[in-house]
Amino acid sequence: MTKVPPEYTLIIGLGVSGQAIARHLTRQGVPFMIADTREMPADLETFRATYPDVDVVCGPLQALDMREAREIVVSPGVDLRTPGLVEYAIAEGEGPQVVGEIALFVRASRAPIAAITGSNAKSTVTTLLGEMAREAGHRVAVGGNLGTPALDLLAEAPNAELFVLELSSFQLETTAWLSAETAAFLNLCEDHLDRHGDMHGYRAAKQRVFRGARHAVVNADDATTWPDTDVRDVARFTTEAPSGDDWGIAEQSWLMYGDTPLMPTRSVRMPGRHNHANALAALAMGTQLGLPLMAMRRVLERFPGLPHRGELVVEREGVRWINDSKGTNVGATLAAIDGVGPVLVGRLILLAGGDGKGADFTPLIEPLMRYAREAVVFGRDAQRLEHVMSGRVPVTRVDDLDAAMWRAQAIARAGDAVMLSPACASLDQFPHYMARGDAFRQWLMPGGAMTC
Ligand code: UMA
Ligand code: ADP
Repeated sequence: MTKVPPEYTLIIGLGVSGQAIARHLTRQGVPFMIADTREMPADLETFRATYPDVDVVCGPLQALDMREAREIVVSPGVDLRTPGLVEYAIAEGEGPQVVGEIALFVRASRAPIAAITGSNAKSTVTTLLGEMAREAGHRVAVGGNLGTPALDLLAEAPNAELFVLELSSFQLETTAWLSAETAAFLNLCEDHLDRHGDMHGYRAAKQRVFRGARHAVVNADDATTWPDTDVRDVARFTTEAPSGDDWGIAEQSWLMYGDTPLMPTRSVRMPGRHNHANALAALAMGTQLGLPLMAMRRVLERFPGLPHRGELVVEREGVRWINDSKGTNVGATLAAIDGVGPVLVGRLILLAGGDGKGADFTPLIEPLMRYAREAVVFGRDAQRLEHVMSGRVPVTRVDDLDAAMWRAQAIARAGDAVMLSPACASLDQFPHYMARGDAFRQWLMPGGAMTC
């Protein structure tokens, strides 16, 4: 058994986050060693070359005696119930503390944090808020679950006046105290149940975003996002007409703050009602941070949305091909169908499938009955999707995305939209959702530019 020496920090996970933790501890002069549960993690050789003196242990964690470690810092992809770790994760007050990269970030950061969580729209709202702060002339650093890992921001932007962080439930699960200047919980739908066990555990992890927060932004239409703990100032957004001083939409045509009109919805460049909700959440957070409305409006007028999120790749022979590869759970796919369905002249062909992470697919039936010509399903959970839909929605099961694209092309008619919004993670057949979205684009435009 390999023993973690006293005063050494143990990093678990040799991925993007684990390497950012290693760089941070190196800068802080804290001795560490690293473990990964995989026999051969992809970045092993690069890591060994960069840190020739650091011990790396690969394989089951039971091979490690962690009792005397100064601290255990766990990567977000590592389940706290992993044998060999779970004993430490549940022990309170005895042995080393188990934390995540965000706990280290909170300890070391000197600037206010704006934190964004939710099942969907985190990246969009995080990017919007970062752009708004930049437009208002602030030195802002943006990252976390999206883009640059949080700990790397500390080194890359040492003079930042504001950190805007997208935080996943995995990152929040290991964060005891965040003390954000403003914290948003955007929405909650089934996702990551394979990790959190049930919706209660998933929501509880996300609720940690409010720990020590000065201001909060929540979804008025989704009570599960409201803080369980006391937060002094809570702003709410809705896609309906706002009541009181909520943020909302009047007659589907104006973004509002209470009775005050802010801008027409048609001036928001990102398409769809769900993106109006995202605009309102960013406006509410920006206002709590003291950003001027004019600067925030300018950003909403020009920001086209992020790639792989409802992105129109091409319109060919009257058929629109839409890449929503980031639709990795049922809630995201529902929002995407609701955005596209009502404006179609023809019907929707939905390409869905992959790893469903234990989610229930039945909420897809009703909107698909309304809008779909057919659902083409592929990947690990294709059979489960087919089973749920059969008899209600025309459905064809194929092996992979490539076959799904051929099937879609064969049945599409002018006025239709073919949308990849899989309601599933991609990891059974692709390295990540970006590769899946790029495969969709490549099939349509061989040799076209990649986005990952
Ligand atoms: N893994 C093991 N054993 C280990 C370590 C990792 O099997 O010891 C596996 C995990 O189960 C997972 C994969 O390796 O399948 C990657 O896990 P990781 O923690 O090493 O991932 P990182 O490369 O460090 O990237 C993580 C986030 N990944 C996850 O939470 C799965 C990245 O979010 C994040 O950008 C990065 O840290 C920096 O903070 C990605 C993500 O998919 C975008 N997030 C999920 C999502 O958005 O749905 C939560
Ligand atoms: P996240 O970072 O939480 O995954 P993204 O901004 O990357 O969020 O968007 C992910 C998916 O969620 C996209 O497929 C998009 O169509 C969908 N989506 C965007 N905004 C919303 C919303 N307000 N509610 C539900 N789904 C949304």
